[in-house]
Amino acid sequence: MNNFMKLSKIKFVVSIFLLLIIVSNLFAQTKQKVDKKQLANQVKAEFLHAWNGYKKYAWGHDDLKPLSKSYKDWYGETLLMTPVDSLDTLYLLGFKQEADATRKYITENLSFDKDVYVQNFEITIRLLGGLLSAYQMTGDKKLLALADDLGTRLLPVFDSPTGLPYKYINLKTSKTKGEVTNPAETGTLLIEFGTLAKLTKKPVFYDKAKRALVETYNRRSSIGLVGTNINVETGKWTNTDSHVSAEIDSYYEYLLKCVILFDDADCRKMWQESIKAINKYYADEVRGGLWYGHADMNTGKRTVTEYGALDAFFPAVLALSGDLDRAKRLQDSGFKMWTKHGIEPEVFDYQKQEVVHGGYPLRPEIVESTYYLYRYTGDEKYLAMGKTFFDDFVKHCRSEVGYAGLKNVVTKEKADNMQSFLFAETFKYYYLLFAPSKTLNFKKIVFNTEAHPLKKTW
Ligand code: DMJ
Repeated sequence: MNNFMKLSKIKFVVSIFLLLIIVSNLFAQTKQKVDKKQLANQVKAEFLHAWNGYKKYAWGHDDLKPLSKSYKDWYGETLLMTPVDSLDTLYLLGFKQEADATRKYITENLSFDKDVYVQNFEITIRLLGGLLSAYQMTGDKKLLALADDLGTRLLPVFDSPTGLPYKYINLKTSKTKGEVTNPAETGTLLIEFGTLAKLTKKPVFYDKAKRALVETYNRRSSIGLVGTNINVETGKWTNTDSHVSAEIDSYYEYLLKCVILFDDADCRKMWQESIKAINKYYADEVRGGLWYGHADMNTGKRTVTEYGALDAFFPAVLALSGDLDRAKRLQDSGFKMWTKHGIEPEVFDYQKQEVVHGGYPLRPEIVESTYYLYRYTGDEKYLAMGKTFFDDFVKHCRSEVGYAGLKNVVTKEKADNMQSFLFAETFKYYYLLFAPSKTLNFKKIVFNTEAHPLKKTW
């Protein structure tokens, strides 16, 4: 063979090789293409599986206990947590008949005239938020009347020397308790109380919740961070660890969302100042990945290298604020945390790549962030990511009569709980991610931290 022939042969082999790579890449891409319609239908079917379990074994109570096939009422008497938290999702997923029947049941049976101490934060985000968003969807004035009654009963919670709300309030006697609370509980109220103020034309709801948010912000450290625990009577921090995790998380979320929902200039300033400190002190580059860890609020020093299922809402907030670069990188880290054991743990040490707390109570945050990122980038990568989450979630958490949280993501042992945010948030964000629907206008509709969409009608 002469040199010319040798060269042609090499060229031919190389071309075939390149062609094979292109074809196999194309094949891989087609294989990865996610069937949105089929997934949206699957989400609806799984929602119904859990909803029917609740109806059969826990109807009229707060939560289903999916393994013992019984129920749980948070405070001994029912406040219809699951029906109220689920109502707007029932409408959104197109189960109109079921939604109308549930709405009727709520308006005929829900009473807040109960001698029980409730946790102001949980009741506000789940019940007040759920009633307001269902009212906006249906125009049913009975829902607004219930929200007004609830808001009025909760108002004395703010009567502390600082204006920061106590943790608990008795719905009948108005007595309060729980002096030590946290930024999430003092600062995640304005979306709901503010909306109630606008819809009832009673500014007191806005003013009290706004003051609580501002009082929290005003107690930030000289480097702009808040701590984990604060005393509402003294206004002093009792735990100075700072992060985007449990007990602080949605405080930051509401600073941004109140700018969008209410055009509140103070919130804009507070958000802009806070995000600088967040990015400076929490952001942590580890082996090429971006994580958000913990830092001491006064010194800014790293305390622990932990991220977790609750922190995983933060890419959504970053995306909503316009910082897509950090949002994408942090979501990639969340994906690694999830895929390590095929379900994310409550707390994960990203430095050691180890589970710190292994529970998974069916949390929605990582799905929420996937939805926002898909919404803002249109990148199919997030559909594939969402499909991975959903497949694992069905595989490990589906039980005979509903969905069960996990005691441990490593062993996958199930726990006998199915919190109402499964319906309010987890299924809703899965559905919105895959739904063929028209996109929601994020400049007019804001999801509260329990995924109840509230519309700026004012
Ligand atoms: C929900 O009640 C809310 O999303 C809250 O902000 C955090 N915890 C749960 C879901 O994980």
